[in-house]
Amino acid sequence: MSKRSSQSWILGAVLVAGLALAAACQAPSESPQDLASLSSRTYVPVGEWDKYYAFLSGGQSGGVFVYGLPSGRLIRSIPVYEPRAAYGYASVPGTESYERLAATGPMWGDTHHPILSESGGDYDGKSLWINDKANSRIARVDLRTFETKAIVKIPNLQATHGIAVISPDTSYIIANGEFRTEVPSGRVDVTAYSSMMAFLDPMTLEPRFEVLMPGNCDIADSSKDGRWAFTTMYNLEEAVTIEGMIQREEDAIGAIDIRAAEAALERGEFTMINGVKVIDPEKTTERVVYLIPVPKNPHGCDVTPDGKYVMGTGKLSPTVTVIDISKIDQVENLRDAIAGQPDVGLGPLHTTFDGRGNAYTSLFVDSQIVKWDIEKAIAGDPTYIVDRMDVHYNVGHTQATLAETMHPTGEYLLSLNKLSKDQFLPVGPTMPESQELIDISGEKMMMLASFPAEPEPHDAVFMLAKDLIPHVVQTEELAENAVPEDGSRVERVGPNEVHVYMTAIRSKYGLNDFTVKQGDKVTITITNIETIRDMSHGSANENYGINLALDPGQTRTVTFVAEKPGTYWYYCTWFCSALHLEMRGRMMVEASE
Ligand code: RUQ
Ligand code: CUA
Ligand code: CA
Repeated sequence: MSKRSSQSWILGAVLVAGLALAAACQAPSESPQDLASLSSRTYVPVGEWDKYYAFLSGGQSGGVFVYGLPSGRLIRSIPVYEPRAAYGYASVPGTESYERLAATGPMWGDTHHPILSESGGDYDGKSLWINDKANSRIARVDLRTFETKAIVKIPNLQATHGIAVISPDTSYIIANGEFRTEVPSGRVDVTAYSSMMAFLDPMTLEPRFEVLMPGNCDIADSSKDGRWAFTTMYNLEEAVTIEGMIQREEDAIGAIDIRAAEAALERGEFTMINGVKVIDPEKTTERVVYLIPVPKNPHGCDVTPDGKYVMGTGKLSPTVTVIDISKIDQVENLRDAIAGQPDVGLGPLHTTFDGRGNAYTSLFVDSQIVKWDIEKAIAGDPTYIVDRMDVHYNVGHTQATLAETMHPTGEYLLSLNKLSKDQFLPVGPTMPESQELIDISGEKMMMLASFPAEPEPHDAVFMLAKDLIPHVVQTEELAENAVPEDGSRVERVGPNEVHVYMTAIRSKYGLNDFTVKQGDKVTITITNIETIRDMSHGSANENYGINLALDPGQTRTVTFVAEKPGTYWYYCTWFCSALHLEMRGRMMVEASE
């Protein structure tokens, strides 16, 4: 095992060297390739579909971007923690999506890590979860409709960062709180600072329990047998400044024994804090938390598809620490669970897999993806480095197709680069992020293409299109409150309360007009009664701040107080037919005396 670690490093040097090296490595190091044949590998003919869905987190854009691979075409963006008028999402008070988001915190977020539901260790196409680092939240997106369906603020933690599905059957969603803060919160008490790992119900996202953790929990993953939750931790110093956080030579990968945690809950070994069962691992009969030492301030935490190893990727150390999962609860000294610690290059952040025994590590400082042979590295065979590929520039996350499942396809790898610099047409001082698509099906990596993204994808997951398409609905199922074809009407339900019901279908609303009184509390319910896919309608009320978007079959409601008297047209916002522009009606608000 290499003992060369991070000693020679200081943070400033890491960053400066990173930028300098990035500027110097513009030309791909590969031998000249036939560009036409390379570009044909990403060419998807008109009318044909991509082989993969790629879900990229939106970072401070607050949602998820959905691209097709290998074309790199943006197919959809899914708003989660930010309003998006186009989809009528969280942009209008009095709508369901707005009230749900507003109830959990501000109307913006910082998403890093998309994860997908699993059955039997493979993606089942049901749900996607995404964290909000800035506001301690997590959300679930329903993949049948690509819509956000649940958002929860997680109690007792700050900075929801690493999240993971507990494999193989999505028994929990885990979410750690990266920043140490007092538990319970609501007072300043440095002595009560702790990180946290929350175990959430996958559907409701309610915490089933939490575990107090030292250090700063960072990236998370799980073993393939449902037994272990893992997280990298970079602040065993328990410091509150950057200088303090890089004092010691070692930090850890934390392993939480889920079985032991559940047993502790059964024995009542927990404290209720803000309605959540919180386990203090110092106070349990059975050991719940193991801290496996790794070089200081690690970042990535990734379990191999065969479930044998969990890897801590070095960041400040040029190494990846490979931990034998089967040894964690067997060895006296946790160092003996470390199977290997290969040098891979400068600034390693994340590691991904092709299912053929190779790991691919992103090197932020070297601006490279390095491919290495896991078993050779463990055996100390000096030829473990298989290939290196320059990327543009300063890669953060990297993911290979289906690498998080037990059956990676080993076909493509995405390099999610932090800086695009000169890669795209200039658009002002801030440039888009650059994603590079690399073919990993052969011995040597092959750079295929790049595509830009809005700020700022951190991580990505992929699904084979054939596995997801059968789950995607073509029209929404009619809801209980759907307005039937002949059901458009106005009902006064109280002296100052009116319910308006109408349908929308090419190219007419069920009501040409309706009248309410100034000061009325108005609830409008609209159902798009189209029965074929892609026939969306909308309803925007001119100068009234009201905007609904309706998938085929969908019912939406909005409640507001009609404060302004006068005539206000509502009109369709989705171009639905040749008479789309005529699709409108009048809301008339009679002035109160
Ligand atoms: S963290 S690279 Cu959430 Cu790696 Cu961003
Ligand atoms: Cu309905 Cu345009
Ligand atoms: Ca540290």
